[in-house]
Amino acid sequence: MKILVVGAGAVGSLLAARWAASGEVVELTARPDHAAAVRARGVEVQGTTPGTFRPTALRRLADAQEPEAVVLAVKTFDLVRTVGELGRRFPRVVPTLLPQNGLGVEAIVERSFRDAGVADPRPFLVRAVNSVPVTLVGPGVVRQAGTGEILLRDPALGGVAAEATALFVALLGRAGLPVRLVTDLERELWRKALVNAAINPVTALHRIPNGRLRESPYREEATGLLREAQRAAAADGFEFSDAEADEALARVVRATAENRSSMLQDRDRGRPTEVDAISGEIARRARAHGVDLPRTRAVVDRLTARPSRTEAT
Ligand code: KPL
Repeated sequence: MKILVVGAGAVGSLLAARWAASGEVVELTARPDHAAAVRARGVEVQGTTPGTFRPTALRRLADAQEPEAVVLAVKTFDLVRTVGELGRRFPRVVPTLLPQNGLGVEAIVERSFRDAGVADPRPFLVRAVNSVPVTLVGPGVVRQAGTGEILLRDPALGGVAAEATALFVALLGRAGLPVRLVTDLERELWRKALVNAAINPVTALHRIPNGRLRESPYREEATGLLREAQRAAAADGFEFSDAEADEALARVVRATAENRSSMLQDRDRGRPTEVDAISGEIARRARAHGVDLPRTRAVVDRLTARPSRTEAT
C-alpha cells in the first residue's frame, strides 16, 4: 500500500521506518537535513527492534505520489497549514491517521480540509492516542525507548470512520506496532491529555527525562498540573479519580523513563512547543466552565516566553 507520512519528527520517522520494513511503499516528507540523511542511509531505529529502513524521503509534499493512506505526523500547531496543502495537492481524501497530542485535533483537521475544498472528510479521519516512546536523535536517526501502544476507536463499533480505522488497524499490525482498540476514545484522549499536561511542561522546563518525575520536587510539580487537568476533564464530562490519574501518570513515566518528552525535544531544538495545544487548551476548556487553572496557565506562560537560562536545571 502507498502510505504518505507527512512530517519526519520522531513519530513520523518511526512509523515510516516500520512500514518500509513491512513492505509498504512509504514516502516521508522531511526537512532538508533529515531528507538528505534518509536518502543517504535510510532511517536508523535504535532501541526497541532496531534496524535501518528505507522509506523514500521527500523535501516537499508537492513531490508526493497519490497516496492510499496518510499519516499527519506534524505538530498540532502545523495542522492547518499542512492540511491545506495536502487537500489542495490531493483533493481525493484517503484514510488519514492523526496521532497528535492534545485535544480538539479532529475538529481542526476537518475544518482545514473543508477550507481546502473537501466536502466531507470525516469518514477518513482516524484519531489515535499514541504512547510509543520515541526520540528524534538527529537527522535520519530515532530511538524507540520501549514498546508503548497506539489506541484506536474499535472499528467493530461502527461509526463514520470505521472503515478507515480498520485499514490502520491492519497497517499498524502488519508493521508490528502495538495497537489497542478502545470503546471510548474520547476518554482515552483526555487520559493522555492529563498525562501530557503533567509530564511535558515539567520535563521541558527542567530539561529532564521523563523518569526523573519520580523525584522531588518534579513529582509534586507534575502532580499539581495533573490535579488541575483533572478538574478541566471533569468540567468537560470526564471524571478521573486521583488514583486513576496517578496510575496513568505513573505507568507512562515508568514506560518512558528514559525518553525526553516531545516538548523537551522541541525546546532542545529551539522550536515552538505544543504547550498551547496541550496545557493552553486544557486551561481554555476549564475557563469555559468557569474553572481557573493557575499552575497550568503559569507553565503556558513560562514555555511561551523567551527561553531563559535559569530555567535549565
Ligand atoms: O506523549 C508523550 C510526549 O512526549 O509527548 C509521552 C507519552 C509523555 C512520552 O514522552
